[in-house]
Amino acid sequence: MTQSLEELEKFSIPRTASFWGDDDTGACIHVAKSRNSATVYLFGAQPIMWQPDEQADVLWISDAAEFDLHTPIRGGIPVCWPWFGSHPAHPEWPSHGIARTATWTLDAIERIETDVVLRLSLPVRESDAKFWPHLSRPTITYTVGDTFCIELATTNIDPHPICFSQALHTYFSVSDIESIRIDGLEKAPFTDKLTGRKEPPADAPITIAAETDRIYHRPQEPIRLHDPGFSRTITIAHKGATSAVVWNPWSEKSASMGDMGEPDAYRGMVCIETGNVPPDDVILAPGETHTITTSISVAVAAE
Ligand code: TA6
Repeated sequence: MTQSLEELEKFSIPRTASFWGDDDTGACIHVAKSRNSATVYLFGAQPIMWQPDEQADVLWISDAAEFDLHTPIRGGIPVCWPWFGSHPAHPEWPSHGIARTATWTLDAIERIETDVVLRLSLPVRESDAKFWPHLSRPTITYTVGDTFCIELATTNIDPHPICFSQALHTYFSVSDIESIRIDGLEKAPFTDKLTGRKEPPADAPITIAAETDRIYHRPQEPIRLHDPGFSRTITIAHKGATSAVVWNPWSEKSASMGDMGEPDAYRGMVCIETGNVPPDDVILAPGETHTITTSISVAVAAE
């Protein structure tokens, strides 16, 4: 049973955390503080906006994103769980799992010093049993501050091992896709999903001038998105992730997707995702917990 706006109001914090939305779009939590703000939809527990002080929005959201409590929201940070991409045995099942198209339960909003912490959990739904016949569900914690910190945790409460894959599928807003540079993945081998080929480490920063869909294996470093057009560098620090994905659909795929917005909207975004993507699925014995922690921060880049 999803929480009503009336039930959610009890979590609000004056001049800090409030609720917007309606029965059609579902509720979202809006965190607005002197130095930064964020918006998180309970549908998918999906952040669609995080804006640190004096910065343009860090997350990209499509002008054509659907907010209909059914369609995955195009942009922000989709939570992919308990599988990433197309299900390995059931390609007809929803892409990226069941978590991003479910309304999560808000468990708490807390102020910790200057940060606001949002805690949500994925409820067990009868309709999910076909896709995930287990009791284990993830929780997610968002810490909204000068850094946006995300902790996606799964504890195995089933009496048997569970195996799952997952990712925080973050859409970053960029000045122009061809002017950015991504470093931190130079030493990671990767699988090019467009060719199916496994590639050795590139030993060079990533630049993008065509459709790009790569799974980097065992990234060791923080990932940095350099955006001279926005005079900023976004740092994505991560723990517990065995995969990083870099994706831009480019023009043709973008046009075929139907919810990317304007024909050139793909030029304003890049996905840099952290997770545990096949073949690096997570296997948990009963009682074990796995957590991915991803921290996003922004620094003004020297000219
Ligand atoms: O993370 C990259 C990717 O797996 C791409 O292959 C593309 O499918 C993208 O995710 C978006 O997937 P979606 O199901 O949200 O359209």
